[in-house]
Amino acid sequence: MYVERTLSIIKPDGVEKNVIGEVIKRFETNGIKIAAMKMIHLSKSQAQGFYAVHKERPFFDSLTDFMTSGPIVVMVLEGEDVIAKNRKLMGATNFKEAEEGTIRKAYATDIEKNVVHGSDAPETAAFEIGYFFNALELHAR
Ligand code: DGI
Repeated sequence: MYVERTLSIIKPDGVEKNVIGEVIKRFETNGIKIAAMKMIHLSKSQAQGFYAVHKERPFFDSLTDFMTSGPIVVMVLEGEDVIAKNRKLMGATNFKEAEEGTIRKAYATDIEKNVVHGSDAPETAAFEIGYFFNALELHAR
């Protein structure tokens, strides 16, 4: 079995909507384990660093403002094929295109306020996990 890790974020809108538990429940009932977790409030420069890959996009300033608008929950998820599995549970970036039963379909209200983030590939997962967690904060599940 090939066990992977991925970074998940419950964004400020998810925390505000009080669905932290609902999101985590979806992970756990789908066999995904939480290897690290914390609640933080990003500064503008920390949000810009995290989303640096999008820095040329027209929505970069708005996205990084939104991500600093309140606390977020950052988690490392662990499990077989967890990068793809988490992306499937999240649903499409634009909630209007998200499949029935996905987190974004259930709770997102806007293309930007889309409740969750999930790494999209092993390379981005490695960068994103290292952005928020050190080795001592990661627990093999
Ligand atoms: O990996 P995703 O979060 O599904 O999507 P992404 O990596 O392409 O984009 C990162 C975030 O940026 C996304 O969750 C919401 C925001 N975003 C993406 N495309 C648009 C956008 N925000 C606005 N306002 N307009 C966009 O076209």
